[in-house]
Amino acid sequence: MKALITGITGQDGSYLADFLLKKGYEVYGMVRRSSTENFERITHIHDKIQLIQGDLLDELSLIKMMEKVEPDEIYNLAAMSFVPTSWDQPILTGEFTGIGVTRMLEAMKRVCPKAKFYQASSSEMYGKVQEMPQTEKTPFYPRSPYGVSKVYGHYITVNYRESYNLFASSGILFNHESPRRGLEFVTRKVTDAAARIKLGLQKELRMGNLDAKRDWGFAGDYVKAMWLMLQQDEPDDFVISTGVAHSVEHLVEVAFEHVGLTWKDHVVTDQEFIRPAEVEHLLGDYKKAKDVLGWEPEVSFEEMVKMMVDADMEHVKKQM
Ligand code: NAP
Ligand code: G4F
Repeated sequence: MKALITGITGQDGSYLADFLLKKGYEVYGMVRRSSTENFERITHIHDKIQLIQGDLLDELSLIKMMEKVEPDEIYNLAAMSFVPTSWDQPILTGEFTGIGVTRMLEAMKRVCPKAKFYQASSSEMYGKVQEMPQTEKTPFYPRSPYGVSKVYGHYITVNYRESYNLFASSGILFNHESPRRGLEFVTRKVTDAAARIKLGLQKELRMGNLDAKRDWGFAGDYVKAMWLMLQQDEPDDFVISTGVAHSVEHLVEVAFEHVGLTWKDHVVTDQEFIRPAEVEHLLGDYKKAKDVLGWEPEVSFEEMVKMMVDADMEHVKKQM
């Protein structure tokens, strides 16, 4: 089986590549051209995967890539994925995260219509949540240009499935984290800071809204759900979550306590990190994924935060 992953250099792409290689897949990854290589998360598997240049902004590159690979499964994980940047670059976010999905689906329709397609939808689509917990049936109310773009990507996937009979599924994934998470996202920002403060390299941590609540899971668990969605007989949409929400304040507390620090001695709130419109409380109901896919999360919130703090302690020590 041949799998093509867009966004292979990102957190999820790298875990998904690890997972599919273990399953015996030939793994192809799309990378965009840059002046220096950005392969930190896939260095350990570089000799086992094949990288092909392409960009979500360039339809021809996507068509050529699919002609070359002839994939059985396509995982569209590439996107501009950081919510605050989407207010600074709303149009580019729409191009990558929204219209980019149409470009992928069009290329697949023309080149490999029998392939199975996975779209990385997001709990950010629920935004100002209309019910608690959120399910596949909860109405969307996005609160950022990123969320709006993901709603477009979600519905264009549904539309191509229904219009052209493509096997196209969307995973509505709630926040998922790991030691490979980008440093600007709140979990990694906190675990990196806890390590730096413990090791004497930093004194304070400037944060935004500590009251926001998220349903945080482990990325390694979530990529398995992506794969399971494409092993079904029929395409469909699934919520992937843990069913438990924690506040940002609790995240900070768990991370700092793990290295013997009192978070209140170091954390300062800073208006710079307050968003123009906040998503206050996300909580997912993964019952459909459990019933249909047999999927359940394995790593708890506390285990994951401690795993990230431990990894950052090692990482920071190596830099000293
Ligand atoms: P990530 O670490 O930010 O990775 C994003 C990937 O997209 C990178 O490989 C990046 O390549 C690539 N990319 C961005 N723009 C591109 C373009 N124009 N052409 C080609 N590649 C491009 O994101 P992630 O956390 O792994 O998330 C994977 C996907 O799931 C994203 O679509 C995200 O929006 C979605 N999602 C994530 C979560 C979560 O909690 N992690 C939850 C729900 C949905 P470079 O390395 O070149 O920048
Ligand atoms: O870690 P975050 O930046 O993630 P956010 O905005 O929830 O988005 C992530 O999850 C989505 C799924 O729901 C993905 F689709 C998306 O691609 C991305 O992976 O922020 C989480 C919460 C927010 O409420 C934010 O206001 O943490 C709050 N927060 C408080 N202080 C902070 C900070 N967030 C960041 N990044 N930095 C802070 O200093």
